[in-house]
Amino acid sequence: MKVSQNQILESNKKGLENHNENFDFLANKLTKQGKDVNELVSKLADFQVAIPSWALGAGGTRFGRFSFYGEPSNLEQKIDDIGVLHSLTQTAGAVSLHIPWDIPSDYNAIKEKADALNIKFDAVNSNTFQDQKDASESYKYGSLSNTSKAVRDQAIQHNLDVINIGNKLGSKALTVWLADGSCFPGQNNFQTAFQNTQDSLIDIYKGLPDDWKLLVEYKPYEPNFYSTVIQDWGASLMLANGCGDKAYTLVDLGHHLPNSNIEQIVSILQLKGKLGGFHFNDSKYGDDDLTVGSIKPYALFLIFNELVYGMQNNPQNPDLAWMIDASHNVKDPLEDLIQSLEAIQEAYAKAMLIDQNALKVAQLDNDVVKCQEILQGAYRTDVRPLLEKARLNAGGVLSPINAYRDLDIRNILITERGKHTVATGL
Ligand code: PSV
Ligand code: MN
Repeated sequence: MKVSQNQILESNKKGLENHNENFDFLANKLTKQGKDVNELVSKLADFQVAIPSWALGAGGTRFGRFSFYGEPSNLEQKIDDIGVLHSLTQTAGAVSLHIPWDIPSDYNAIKEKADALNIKFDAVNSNTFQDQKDASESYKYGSLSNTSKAVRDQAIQHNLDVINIGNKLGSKALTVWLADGSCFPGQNNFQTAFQNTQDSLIDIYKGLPDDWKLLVEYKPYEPNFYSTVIQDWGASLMLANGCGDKAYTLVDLGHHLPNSNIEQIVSILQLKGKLGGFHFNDSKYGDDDLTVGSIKPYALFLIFNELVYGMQNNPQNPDLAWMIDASHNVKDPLEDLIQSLEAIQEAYAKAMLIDQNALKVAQLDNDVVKCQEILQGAYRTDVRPLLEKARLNAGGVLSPINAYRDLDIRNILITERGKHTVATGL
């Protein structure tokens, strides 16, 4: 399934008049406030978010999994799905592979397909949280932290293999997320587990090409429920620092205990030049992996406020690897991803509207009320016409969800692939 230029033009005919009216009204208002509207639109168009190769099929819980039918059953089809997303939204120009779920069988063919759809290969993810059929060692009691050297060596080698796969595709970062930890008090020696992890990561780091980054992801619990070796940003940062300059912390929004101040974490990591990657999702309770912006859109905006500040003021921090890390239990995965992409762009656009100079003055004056007015003034602006304009300029559609439905894409995929196909992933 490919969305044609003609279909995009047809789809845009419908809403164009409305869009032009709304855009002119907003552009006028923002220009009067001293904002450069063209710059805002082009920054939105530049902001690309990777789609993980494991998120194109239905997600599930340990209680069940309900398919949406027509799921991609190989990497080629997954790239096709991202191509659909990208042609509609023009913001999903990258894929993040999870190995071994998505090892390419023909590297050149996959590269050609991705190139033709304008999709880049972003960070590659290793997987030492599941045992593989032919593996000699088991990760039941941990991988990089395991008390057994043979298990650690197997997990290190897997990460080196993942780097090698990513290298053939043009990826420039390896993301390591460990399920390592313990389920019961006394099961692990915290210090030994942490030290083993550090030593293993250093071995992986030694195999990292010069122009690559190592992204260390943290998470407080699950699948282990008493302790996790890399449970928070402090542990991740210590491990990254223990590896070297090319190692960074990766923040996944769902990997915090309730009410954590994620925007503050993001801010300080950027100050230290150590924020390397970002996984978007939303949650009510834990790592719920819900649609971005569906539960706490204001928190997302506050996080973007810090990200924008960091991008403008922290040259010591590198460009980030952005990725959606969500699971689709009750929505069509492609529709869910479209909603997430829209929420990300919306939060980004609103954060760019914050008058940083006025905020600084209000902060220096300790004018707390004014500070809040500035933030909430930006937050309350309906920025959707800016997103539409960015998509339109880049060759996408005004309304990706409407276009997806009008074009009947899920049914076309079902006809092409069959109903009961299953995508690899969790
Ligand atoms: C773990 O919960 C995680 O956030 C990591 O990024 C994994 O790679 C991904 O989800 C999929 O399991
Ligand atoms: Mn993640």
